Amino acid sequence: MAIPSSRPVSEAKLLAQTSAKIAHATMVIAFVLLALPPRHGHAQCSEAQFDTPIRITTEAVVRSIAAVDVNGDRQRDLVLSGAVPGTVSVLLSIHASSAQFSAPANLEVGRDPSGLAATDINGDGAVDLLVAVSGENQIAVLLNDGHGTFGLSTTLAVGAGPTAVAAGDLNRDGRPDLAVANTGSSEVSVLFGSESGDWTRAASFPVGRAPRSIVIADLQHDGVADLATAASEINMISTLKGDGDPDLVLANQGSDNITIAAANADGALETLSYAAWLGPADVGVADFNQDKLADVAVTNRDAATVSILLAKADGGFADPQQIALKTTPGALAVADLNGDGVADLTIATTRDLVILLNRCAPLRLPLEIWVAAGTAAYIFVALLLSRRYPHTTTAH
Ligand SMILES: [Ca+2]
Ligand SMILES: [Ca+2]
Ligand SMILES: [Ca+2]
Ligand SMILES: [Ca+2]
Repeated sequence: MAIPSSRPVSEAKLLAQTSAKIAHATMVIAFVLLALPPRHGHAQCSEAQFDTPIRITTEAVVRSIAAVDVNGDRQRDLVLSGAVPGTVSVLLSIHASSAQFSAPANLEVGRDPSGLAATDINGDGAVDLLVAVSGENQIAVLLNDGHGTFGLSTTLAVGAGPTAVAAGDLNRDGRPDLAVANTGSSEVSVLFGSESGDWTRAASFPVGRAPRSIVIADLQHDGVADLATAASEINMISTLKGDGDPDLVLANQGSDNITIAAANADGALETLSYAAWLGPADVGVADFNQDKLADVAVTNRDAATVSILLAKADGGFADPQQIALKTTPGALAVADLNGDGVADLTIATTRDLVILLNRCAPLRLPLEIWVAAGTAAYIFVALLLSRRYPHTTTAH
């Protein structure tokens, strides 16, 4: 049944199939290569790189920043305390890729709002807010309607001059509780949450002089949350050592350094200090250069800069890399604002809010560009093959 004249036709078909296969393979390889994550410990960027600062003018100095999604659109919004005196402001993300935010919605909470905590208090899936209102000696509880609009639900009396609040389950009943650092009375207040929304004030206990920050963490690895306070401006929690256990990072304004405190097996804190810059005010932790090692960002009150301390593969940190801000910085939030998977910086300064978008992001191109590139590769390979095998075989 085989007819010799049919051979050229199947050859052309074979060519077309081969070229399609090669084009397809080219696309697959390109996809796989670009989708591969950087190898562990290999820096994507040799140093931290940030875009030109985006500045949002504020009426007063922002005391605390939370970068969380309050309206459920998966884009991080900004919550500020003190941007307008006596209020908490919510700025909704309206164009995440360029870090554009809505005009602030300001909610009155009382005199001198200071530290903020953002967590879902009533279990409806929407992030609520807790504000340490220093001038009123109370915590303001703001519930979210699920669309990023907050209402003052209740106020809770605490000690004198509360400046920091942390939320976490302290009594293991599955409900968030509160721990408050009262700077004025040098004590910590603990309040237990309940299903009904009422709060029970547990014991207040004295701590070191004028605590200004507080964290809840299982420092002893026994499944029970512990508290840590510090007199330095802020501390925060992270898992710097990569062992999954919480560590503490402190900004030491008086001694121009940061301290990393990690709990060892028996719960004792081991501390190591690293030179930061002039007047460290706040610290944040994230992998800024994409080498899978957690780095530290520090705002420097006396130098108008933010320092980035990149973690070294063999432990410790490289010398601080300075980024000039021109205005004096204080509070810092570290979170991915533009949705590229890499942590950005939001910094409160004496004049404004400064957003530094991290440029050290993995290459992620929009789908349209992939489709266009794939089509171009296909045409290119097909042309190449048709030139290599001219259609002369049909002349028999
Ligand atoms: Ca949002
Ligand atoms: Ca809620
Ligand atoms: Ca890193
Ligand atoms: Ca980012």
